[in-house]
Amino acid sequence: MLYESQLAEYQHKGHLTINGFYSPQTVTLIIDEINNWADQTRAELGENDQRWYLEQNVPAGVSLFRKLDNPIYNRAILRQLIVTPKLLSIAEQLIGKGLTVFFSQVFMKPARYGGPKPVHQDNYYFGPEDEDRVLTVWMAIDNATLENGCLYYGDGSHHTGVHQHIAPPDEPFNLMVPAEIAAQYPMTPAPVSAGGISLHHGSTFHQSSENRSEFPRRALAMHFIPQDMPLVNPALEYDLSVVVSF
Ligand SMILES: O=C(O)CCC(=O)C(=O)O
Repeated sequence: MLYESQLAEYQHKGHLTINGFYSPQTVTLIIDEINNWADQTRAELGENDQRWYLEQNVPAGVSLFRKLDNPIYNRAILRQLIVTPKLLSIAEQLIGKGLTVFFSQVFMKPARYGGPKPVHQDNYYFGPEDEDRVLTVWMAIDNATLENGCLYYGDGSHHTGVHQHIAPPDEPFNLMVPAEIAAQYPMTPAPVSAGGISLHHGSTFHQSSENRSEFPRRALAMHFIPQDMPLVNPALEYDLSVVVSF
């Protein structure tokens, strides 16, 4: 359970980091399973999927995953290792009981070629009925540092509502807060050790930089909402047949 001070920090800043949440042994099992899954997925990846799933700015002949979708739905081993009763009780403390992970993602951010993620609000992507009942739990699989592209958050930005986002013409999925709005919320880094978690409110501005270091910065993000809450205005199509309820 979260302490009062942790709850207050989440409410005030819109994010909270807890180091040492998963054991090193658990992290090793998670890495093994993600590697197995990436190998299987690579063999099945169609041409159209490559822009979404693979890093684009890589030298010829290099093929690196940018992300994998819905680990909590697709991989029972990851679900069991990660969505523990301890994690669920924290999520329930923050957004109430009867939860679902309606979408989850592994961000691979590989060494040297990992691309940036611009400033955005998850709630613009998801369009939930109640913006205060969306919680992202971001688990660090590797040490996430300033060098390899840890998350940065705009403290308090979750109190400002959901802002209109824009996207580069050739990347409709790369939604971002316009620069003049993002500039009003200075971003502070949130480094997390492998096995730690960083929790954020669905409306908190966040971003991560490119990874030019020699170390990967893998992370697994889970997006929790109440089971009975509709997404009324999502920016992308979400496949709600893959939700996992707890
Ligand atoms: O891991 C990243 O770089 C981006 C994560 C993110 O946008 C999220 O968890 O909502």
